[in-house]
Amino acid sequence: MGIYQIELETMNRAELEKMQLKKLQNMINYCLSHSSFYRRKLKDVGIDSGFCVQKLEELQKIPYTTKEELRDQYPTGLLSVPMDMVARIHASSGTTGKPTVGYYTKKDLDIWADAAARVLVQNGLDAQDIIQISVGYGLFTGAMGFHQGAEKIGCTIIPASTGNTEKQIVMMHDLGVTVLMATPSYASHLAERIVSTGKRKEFKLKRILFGAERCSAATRRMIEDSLQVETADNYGMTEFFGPGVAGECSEKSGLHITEDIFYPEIIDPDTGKVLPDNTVGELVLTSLEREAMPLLRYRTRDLTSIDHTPCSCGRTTARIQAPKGRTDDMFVFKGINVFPSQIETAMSHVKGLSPHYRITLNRDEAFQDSALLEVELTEPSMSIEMKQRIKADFEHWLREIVIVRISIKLCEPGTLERFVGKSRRVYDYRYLQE
Ligand code: DLL
Repeated sequence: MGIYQIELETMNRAELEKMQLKKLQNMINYCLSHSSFYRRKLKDVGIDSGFCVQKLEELQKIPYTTKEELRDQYPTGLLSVPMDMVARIHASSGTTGKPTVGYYTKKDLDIWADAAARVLVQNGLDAQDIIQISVGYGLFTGAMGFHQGAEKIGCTIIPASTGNTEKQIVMMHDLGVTVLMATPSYASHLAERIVSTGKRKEFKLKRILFGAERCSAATRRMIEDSLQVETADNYGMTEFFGPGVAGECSEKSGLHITEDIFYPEIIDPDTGKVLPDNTVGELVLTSLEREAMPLLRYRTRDLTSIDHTPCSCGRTTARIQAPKGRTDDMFVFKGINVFPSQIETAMSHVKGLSPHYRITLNRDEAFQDSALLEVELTEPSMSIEMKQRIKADFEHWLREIVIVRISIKLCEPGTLERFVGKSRRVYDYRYLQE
């Protein structure tokens, strides 16, 4: 499989770090001269030039930038160029009202397209591929990001966007689509529908790329087994262009970070201390290239670990594990911290469970909390004995992994909501009832 920017992707670490330091110093100078937000923040800690940072570790002198600051600065506080230099604006809808806005100059768009092309080639694409992009075209960065990346590679692009699932399937079938890009939730829905046509063999589909949300092992297995396709995961966020921050290669041992554009650190989310390789913590990213909206030491809230050793695919760029959760998607139930990813791990141990599930949290008049986990079975009309076995098995794994007791309801296949974009798994009504 090819490498899109071979020099950058296979550079030896000492050289790469030299380049990162130089870019970081330039970026600090750029922030001092272009961003009133960062000028204040940097001057507060005595940084008045990029040369105040002489080693990459000295980046730690710079305070973190947080999601709250981004929200406080909404809409233009972090914009570092005049509006007439802004070529495009994207946004992601936050859970708490104000959207997260990303600004791009023409140069930013070009850098982003290269970053996206790089992860697409990592994912296994080349100019022969016909890619159907089935994520939302619009404010969401996923579609446009991959679209521009695929254009750079020379692929044939079908900008299908989301929805109208029957038409999506017809296009895929009739136009000989080789690669599908979708969120894992929508990809699993499309996989179910392709299988139900009974014509899988007539599709040319060989690869499914996903990203934008966590993909459970069970969802991935379901997609790979039912369609006999390769899959590749991608990570990114609106604050750092969108997709193109990191993507899986053929080795499937982590997602390579586009390290000469986004400088990664992993920190302890409670103490803010930088953690060593292969330790799970919060990912912090620093823009090394960005005109319209550079971010320094931005706390992503995504929980992952990093490995700087070279990969057997030939790339030397560091790899992160697919984020297991976010510091803010965890819920506390009966005093125990629960991550949806733990529930998915428990599900993956049990034969007969599909990847579709929903957790509903409620609080009664006596302030007692309850949690109901609804999960779909893989087969319709299973016998009572079979259901009892599956339930007992699942209860065992939940106790092992999540520790706290959660009620389980097994549902018939196809009864829980399907999502065309990012899925929603947790419905927490406890605080509404207070
Ligand atoms: O989701 C950008 C993107 C589009 C990435 C398409 C990959 C593919 P936002 O809407 O701003 O941007 O959401 C960013 O989504 O902080 C993570 O919490 C989550 N996320 C993104 N990719 C993954 C992934 C796009 N592969 C937020 N695994 C991030 C787990 C992911 N979580």
